[in-house]
Amino acid sequence: MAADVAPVALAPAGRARVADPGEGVGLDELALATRNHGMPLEALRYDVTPPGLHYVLTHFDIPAADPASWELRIGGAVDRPLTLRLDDLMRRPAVTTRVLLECAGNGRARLEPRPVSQPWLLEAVGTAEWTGTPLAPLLEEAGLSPAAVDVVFTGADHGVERGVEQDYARGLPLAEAVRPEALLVWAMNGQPLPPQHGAPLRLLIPGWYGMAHVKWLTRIDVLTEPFTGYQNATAYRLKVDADESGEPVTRIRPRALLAPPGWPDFMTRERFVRAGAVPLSGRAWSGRAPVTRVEVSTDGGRSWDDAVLAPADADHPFAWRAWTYAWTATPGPHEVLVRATDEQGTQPVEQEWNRQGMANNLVQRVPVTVLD
Ligand SMILES: Nc1nc2c(c(=O)[nH]1)N[C@H]1C(S)=C(S)[C@@H](COP(=O)(O)O)O[C@H]1N2
Ligand SMILES: [Mo]
Repeated sequence: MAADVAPVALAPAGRARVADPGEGVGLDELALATRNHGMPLEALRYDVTPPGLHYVLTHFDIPAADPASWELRIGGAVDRPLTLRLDDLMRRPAVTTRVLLECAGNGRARLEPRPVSQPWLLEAVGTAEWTGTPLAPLLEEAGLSPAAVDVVFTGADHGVERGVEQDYARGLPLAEAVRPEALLVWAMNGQPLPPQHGAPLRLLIPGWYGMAHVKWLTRIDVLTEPFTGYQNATAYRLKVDADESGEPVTRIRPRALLAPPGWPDFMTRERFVRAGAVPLSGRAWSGRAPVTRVEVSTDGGRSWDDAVLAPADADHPFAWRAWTYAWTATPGPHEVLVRATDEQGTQPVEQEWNRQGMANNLVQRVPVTVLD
């Protein structure tokens, strides 16, 4: 190679790339962003995210699936491997439950330096009514080995990620897989699952970040050793240095988001409101512990005031909760912040960086210009 030609900056296999200082979002990230859309934040107004507005994240391609011939195999460390068709599953006891999903990469694009991946701002969230059948009785019927430790869920999608060819597969600790809330779901908001959300069958594991809710589910394998597949051992780890193994990403950390007030500028998305009473509202959630408090700052984080949090809804413990705040807006530029607290802690106001940009629940900052 000629000495004056810079080497192409390829990430070594298995390594996530971090953007150089000042490097803008690239066409590779744009390509991901156009495939994987977020939920427009004005849709925070709905208890249940309307069809088409729920965020989508798909690592590879949406596989072609024929519900009539779809089979789910349950095997591995079980006494009686099972093969089930969709209608076998649909004849079993059905449950409908309202559950929020959030991508573990939500907020990644605002980290500095920026982990190069799906460049989410804050829209990788949605809440749906999911219908399916509990997983635990199926595992029981298959006869779990007493030595079982992990359950691996494999989708029909296949691709390459950081140099590693794979079926999308995620392992879950056995104790999570047998929770009564773990469902195999075939419907979303009363309709068959749409292709992009996992048709005809996906896992729902309430409280966990999105990556655990495996779509296009074809296999469930019980393991007597911890799963070491790519999406558990390499991806979805909280690590600062590339060489550390890092803690696994598991349950959703607390977050509150503001439904954008007033009206936007088309290009900058900056918000405008008129001075006076400006009701602020949004949603708050956590997958690891109940939300206990939501606070709002209208002065860039110098002072905080309690928002009114909707009472906990025992019927929907894994959905988001509404909050409201009565702001009296004075003319001039403002920065509105909102943060949630759950029984384990509060959202950080300074970034807690990790190299894959995972489970980052840095508080949202919304510049608002208040007009006379
Ligand atoms: N088979 C399969 N399941 C998958 C994924 C995938 O790429 N393949 N993406 C996961 C990730 S990272 C997220 S955030 C959620 C997104 O679910 P949604 O597209 O229904 O919102 O699906 C998860 N399940
Ligand atoms: Mo995700």
